[in-house]
Amino acid sequence: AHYYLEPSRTFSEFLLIPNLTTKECTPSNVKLTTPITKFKRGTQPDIALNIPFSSAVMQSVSDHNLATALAQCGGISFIFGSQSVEDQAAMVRKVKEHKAGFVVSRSNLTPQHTLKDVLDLKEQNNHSTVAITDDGTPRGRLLGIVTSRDYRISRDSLDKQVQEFMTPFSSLIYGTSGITLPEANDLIWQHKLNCLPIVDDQQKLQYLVFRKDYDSHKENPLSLLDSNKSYIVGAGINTKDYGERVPALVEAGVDILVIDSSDGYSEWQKETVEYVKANFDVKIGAGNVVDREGFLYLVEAGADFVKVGIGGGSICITREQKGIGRGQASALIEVNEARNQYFEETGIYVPICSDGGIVHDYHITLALAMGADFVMMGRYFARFDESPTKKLKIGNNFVKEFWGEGSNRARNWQRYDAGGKQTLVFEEGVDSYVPYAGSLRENLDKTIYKIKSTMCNCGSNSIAELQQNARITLVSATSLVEGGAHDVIMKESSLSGE
Ligand code: MZP
Repeated sequence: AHYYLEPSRTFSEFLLIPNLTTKECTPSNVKLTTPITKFKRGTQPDIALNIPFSSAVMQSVSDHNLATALAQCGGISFIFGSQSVEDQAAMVRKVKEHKAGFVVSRSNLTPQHTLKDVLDLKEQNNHSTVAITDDGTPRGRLLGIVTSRDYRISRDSLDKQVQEFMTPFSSLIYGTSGITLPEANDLIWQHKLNCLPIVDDQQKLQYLVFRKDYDSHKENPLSLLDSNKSYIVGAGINTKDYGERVPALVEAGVDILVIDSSDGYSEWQKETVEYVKANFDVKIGAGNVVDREGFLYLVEAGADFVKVGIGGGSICITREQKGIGRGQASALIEVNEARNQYFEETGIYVPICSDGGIVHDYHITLALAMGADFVMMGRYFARFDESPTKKLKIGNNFVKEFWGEGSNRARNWQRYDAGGKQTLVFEEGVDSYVPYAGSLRENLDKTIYKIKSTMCNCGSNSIAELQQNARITLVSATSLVEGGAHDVIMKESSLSGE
C-alpha cells in the first residue's frame, strides 16, 4: 500500500491572510467571470460563467426552475439525470425557452435611481435586458423591462419617463427595437397585452408602456420578443445509458454535460467521454476525482472540465459506508497542482470544479483561492424557494427537504454502480431537511458580496489573481474557537433563556 502521511484536510482548517488592498480593489471592481471549459493559452474558453457557481446534479436541487433562476444570476445548473431521458430533456428545453435577461428587485430600486443606474447594472452583468419585478425573481410580479440596445430616443427623455414609472411603480415599460407598429399591434392583439406602444418617426416601436394591473403571471413579454440569447444550462449523465440520453439532451439544446458519479476514476468514464467527443459537438465534464492521477486520466480521456470531491457532500455517507474519500481542501490542492503543471506543459487550461462540502460562504472563496474555477453546491441551493422540494414547518422553523442521490429515496444506482447489479444495494446518502432561506437571488447577492469583499482583503480583482496571490494558513483547533464570538454572553441566547 501507498501511505499519504499528511492528514487530509477540509476548508474549515484554513484561513486567508490579507494582502495589500489597493484603492482600485473594491467589491464593485471585482470580476467573478470564470471559465468552465478547457482552452488553449491565449484563447478564450467556449463557455464561461459570470459567477463561479453551479448547482448539484441532484433531484432535490437542480430542476428547470432553479436552473433558470441561477442562469439569470450568471451561474449554471446541471439538471439531475436520475429521471427518464424524456423528463430530463424536457427540463433542459424549458430552461432554453427563456431568453437572457436580468431581474432587478423592486426593493433594490429607490425613487432616486435613474435609468442610468439600471442600465449600468445591466452592462456590468453583461445582460441584454433588465426586467424589474416586485420580488427580484422571474416569477415575481413584473414591474418593468428595459432594454437599451437600439434606443433612438434621447437618454434624457427616456430617463424622465422611466423616472415617472419607477417612482410610483405605477406602470410598466418594455423597451425593444426594430419592430414596426403593425407588428407590435399584432403582438398586442395576439397576446392580449394591455399596453401602449410608443413609436418613433419611422413607426418603429421604441417601447411599450403597460398598465399597472397588467398580469405578468399570464405572460412574460420577454419570451415574446427581443434577444436570441438563451440561458445556459447543463445536465448530468451516467456511464450506462448515455447512448440514449446524450442525443436527447443535445437535441433539447443542452450547453454542457457532466458525468455524475461518486468515483470518476474509471474506464466507464473514459468510454463515456470518448463516445460524446466522437459523436457530438457538446462540452462534457467528468469526475469526481480527488488526486492527480484521477485528474490526468480524465483529462487524457478528453474531459472539458474535471470535478473534484469524494465524500464531502452534506448528505453523503460514502466515507462511513465504504471508507473512501479525501478532505475537500487536500483533494483540491493536489488536483490544482496537477492542473497547473498540465497547463505549463501543454498550454491547455482545464477548469476544475470543487464539488461538495461548502458550509460557509468563505469556503467558496477558499475553494477559488485553492484553484477551483467554480464550485458545485447542493445544500446551499436546496434551501431556496426555487429548489424543487417541499417547504415544511417543523416547530417554529421552515425547512426544505433535501436528499442525496445515494439515498433510497433517489434510487440513483447508476451514480454508484461498479459494473454489476442494477439496484442500489446499500445507501451512500441520507434524506434530510435544510433550513429554508428565501429567494435564490437575495442569498446569492449576499454571498457574492462577501466573496468580493474577501477578495479585496486579499488584494485580488479576479479569480485568477486570487489563485495567484492568495496566502493561506492552516489553523489550529484552538484558533478555531478564537474565530467565533467567544467569552461573551450572547444577548439573544441570554434573553431567550437558552
Ligand atoms: P453539498 O453541497 O450538499 O455539501 O454537496 C453536494 C454534492 O454531494 C453533490 O454535488 C454530489 O457530488 C454529492 N452527492 C449527492 N448525493 C450524494 C449522496 O447521496 C452525494 N451521497 O454525495
